[in-house]
Amino acid sequence: MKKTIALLPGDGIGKEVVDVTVEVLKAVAEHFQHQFNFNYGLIGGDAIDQKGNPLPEETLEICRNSDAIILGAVGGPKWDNNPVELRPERGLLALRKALDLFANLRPIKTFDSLLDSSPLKKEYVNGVDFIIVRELTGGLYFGKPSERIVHEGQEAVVDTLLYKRSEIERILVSAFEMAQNRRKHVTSVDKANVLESSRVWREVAEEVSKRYPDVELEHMLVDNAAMQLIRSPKQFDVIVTENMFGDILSDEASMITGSLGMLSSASLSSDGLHLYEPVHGSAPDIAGKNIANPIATVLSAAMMLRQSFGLEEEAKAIEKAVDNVLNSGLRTADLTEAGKAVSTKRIGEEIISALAD
Ligand code: GGG
Repeated sequence: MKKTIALLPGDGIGKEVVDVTVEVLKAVAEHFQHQFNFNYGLIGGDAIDQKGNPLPEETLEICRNSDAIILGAVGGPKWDNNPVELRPERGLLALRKALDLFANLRPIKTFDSLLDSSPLKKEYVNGVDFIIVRELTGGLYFGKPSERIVHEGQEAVVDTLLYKRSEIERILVSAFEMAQNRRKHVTSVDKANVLESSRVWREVAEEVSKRYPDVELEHMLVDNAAMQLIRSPKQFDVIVTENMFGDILSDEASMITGSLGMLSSASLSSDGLHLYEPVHGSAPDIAGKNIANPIATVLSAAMMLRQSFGLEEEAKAIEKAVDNVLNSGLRTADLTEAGKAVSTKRIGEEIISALAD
């Protein structure tokens, strides 16, 4: 198979984790006789520095001319005081909007060898396997106005939570379709006791659920969901929620697996050009030190092989290689105590040699 992959390493540890992932993909290509071509593009802070724009037009072109996109991370203190349109995060949000990457899938699945790495009790996290479906192109992240204003004579600020009914419907459809191939349970998370947007979300969830009679729908308030993730995470199969709630709950849920450095994601578009990225950000405090955990990005690449290219065997080979490396006891610094950790590159090399086993 011949495929072109756009690579947007971005900022901070984004570069290191994407470098490792490219090496893993090259090894997969060699092992399974595929041809993967890689096209690099700028995004985030690097793109601001080099092009004056967090999402240059040429980056969009590279993405549109590719079969899938792998992104590292964006952001860093260097750009913290920039005006909002020149913040690295703007590049990622603009990319999601431009490519209509509306369905962000974030699997939360524990690895047996990491059960002790979770701050939660082993018996609570053993066997956890659910997926968070985060709406990615609406809500507070994109609603206008979003600005500082004068209100009742005082300095004030407004962010707008805006959703079209059709946007709510399509993400719920994605969640129900996913649940049909899993344990057939959807937990729709909202704040319907306070927010009108959540009341409409609930209405739409009820409507959509009628089309999937084999799938059970449960509504859960976001504050309760945050608590239930810690109290009893095994109850979940598919969690579907709006943009901001999904962002917060998935960082919380990452601790079930032991580290945010383990969480992969796929952002699916309406037209088949999908983006794959780790859930974590650019971690500027550890950038350039060769200590970041590359597994979230490597597992995102496995999601790409499965979802975008239909390469199930190859995706499984990566997942098994990661599992074998973790079973061998090797850990990056986020998963073990100081002095015992191995480097980003070493984890990559071990995954590649485990692929050959
Ligand atoms: N790899 C994810 C990343 O770089 N996240 C930084 C970021 O801008 N996140 C915005 C968001 O997803 O809420």
